[in-house]
Amino acid sequence: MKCRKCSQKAVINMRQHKLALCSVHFHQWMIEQTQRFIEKYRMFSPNDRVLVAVSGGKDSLSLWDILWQLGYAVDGVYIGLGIDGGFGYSQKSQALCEKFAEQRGLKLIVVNAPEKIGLTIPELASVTQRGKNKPCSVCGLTKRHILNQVALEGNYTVLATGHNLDDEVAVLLGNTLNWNVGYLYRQSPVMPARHEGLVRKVKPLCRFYEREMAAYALVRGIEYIYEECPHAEGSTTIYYKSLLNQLEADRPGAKLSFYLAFLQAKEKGLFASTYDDEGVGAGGETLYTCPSCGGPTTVEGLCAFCRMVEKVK
Ligand code: Q46
Ligand code: ZN
Ligand code: ZN
Repeated sequence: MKCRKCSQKAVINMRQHKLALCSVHFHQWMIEQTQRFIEKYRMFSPNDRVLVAVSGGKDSLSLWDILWQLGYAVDGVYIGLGIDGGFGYSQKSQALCEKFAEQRGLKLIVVNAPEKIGLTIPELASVTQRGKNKPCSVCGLTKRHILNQVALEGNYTVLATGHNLDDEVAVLLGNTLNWNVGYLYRQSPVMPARHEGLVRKVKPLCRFYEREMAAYALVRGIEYIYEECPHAEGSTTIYYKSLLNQLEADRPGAKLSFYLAFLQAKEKGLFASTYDDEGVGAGGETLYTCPSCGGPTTVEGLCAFCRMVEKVK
């Protein structure tokens, strides 16, 4: 297969776009497309101070690489979770983020969650859930809280995450199967700050397939952690992703059109009669302020994160 732009050997064939590209033109295409999505969804401008949440995986490091090449003022933040999994998952991923930042002269903020909370994420899960469930819900809560706090304290105007199309479509399928209208209403490439204790969140990679992100990391020689978090195994998200992969194999472009048609339907007012601009409405939520951290909470009093920390003290 040849590159459509220069006839060199193509490194990727994107069936959904009917586009095969060589490494040089694929790199260029990814950068241009990202800038196009940033503008289309009004994510941020060159005046913004962007903070990228990096995990050591291909998506977040590639996102940082792309935004850096586009010339944005962009720093990274890594959260140590204290997850080992028999291969030093957290240690290994932190080292890769540090190496990435060092090679490019970029600033990386490292926050060690166990130092803040006094427990690693798996320990926190076994204390708060008596080891019944996966640590993913306490992990997600902790990550969201710390990321938001670091962004606010550092005066960043926007927090960017490396969610790709496969991630977004798996969430969309899950929310649709449950008709989780509140989540559907809020699932978007841009999450405006709905509270003074929240920072705006954006997902610049939301229209790129996972395989495009893997190809990008390869083309750019980005060293990333290949292993998934040991707790990801057997998750519903992975199950939905495999279903969607079957669909995509039969109908190239199915994931992208599912996602884009959803965004278009929302733009046309799907759910708008249920929710107002602030996301408040039937089944929606009013946001209060947590007296401890100043963050948002859906019930008066401490937020879910501060309540969890209180509990383990
Ligand atoms: S890091 Fe944390 Fe994920 Fe590991 S414990 Fe679950 S939520 S799977 S993105
Ligand atoms: Zn080419
Ligand atoms: Zn709080």
